[in-house]
Amino acid sequence: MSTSHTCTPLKLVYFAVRGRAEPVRLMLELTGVPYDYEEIPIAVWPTPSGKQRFLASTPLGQLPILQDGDFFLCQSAAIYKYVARRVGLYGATLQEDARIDEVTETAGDLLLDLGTLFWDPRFAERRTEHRPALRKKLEQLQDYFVRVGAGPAHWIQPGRYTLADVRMAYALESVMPLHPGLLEEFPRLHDAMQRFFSTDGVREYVRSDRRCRTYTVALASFGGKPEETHHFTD
Ligand SMILES: N[C@@H](CCC(=O)N[C@@H](CS)C(=O)NCC(=O)O)C(=O)O
Repeated sequence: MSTSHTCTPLKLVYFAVRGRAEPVRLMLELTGVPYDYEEIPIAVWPTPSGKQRFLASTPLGQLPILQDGDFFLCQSAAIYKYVARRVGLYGATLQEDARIDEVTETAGDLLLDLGTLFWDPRFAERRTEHRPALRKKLEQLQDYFVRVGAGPAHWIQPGRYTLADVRMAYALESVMPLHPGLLEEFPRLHDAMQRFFSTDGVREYVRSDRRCRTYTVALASFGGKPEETHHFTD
């Protein structure tokens, strides 16, 4: 195990999209931890500087990859937990950790559902039927948030963000361009998300040019276009 991670900035490697890397960026921006971001152009991926290069340090050579000193880590869920623990966005007890995992997995399910639709060749027709199905899930999610949430702005700990808030805010934000107006039908969820994106650190980042403009790549049916993502401007 490396011990050099304390002196060099973290480095995140991913394509030039939000996708699976965005929760990591949001955690680092929220906590003000310096990091480097290396964007791999899609055109480079099949060349020796692409996937081949990462097979040397990860099992399957997939992105995202986090580098912390000479420690390399892939698998986004593992990266989220590692970074959350490293920057103080995990829980204080076994049960808090478990509740954070529960909420982050739920956010992951929502995003997987959206991502699958983005890549569906029948995107245009499926988008219409997707909206009522997602509305039902958001109804249940809002009920759950009201029952177990730690207040209007936080899922787990009153007055303090954790990985759960980061991942849920990102998942909910990603609903907005796909189904305009739907999230606003759930004011508790919408309000918590807005508060997260207005927090110091996050607020500046999400309004900056440093944030990727698309969720996924142009190979997807609903990808590679700015209208696929929500952009904060105010
Ligand atoms: N389970 C992995 C999946 C990683 C994954 O599918 N990465 C995609 C980009 S989002 C990738 O690297 N695709 C290129 C490839 O597989 O060669 C994770 O969550 O990190």
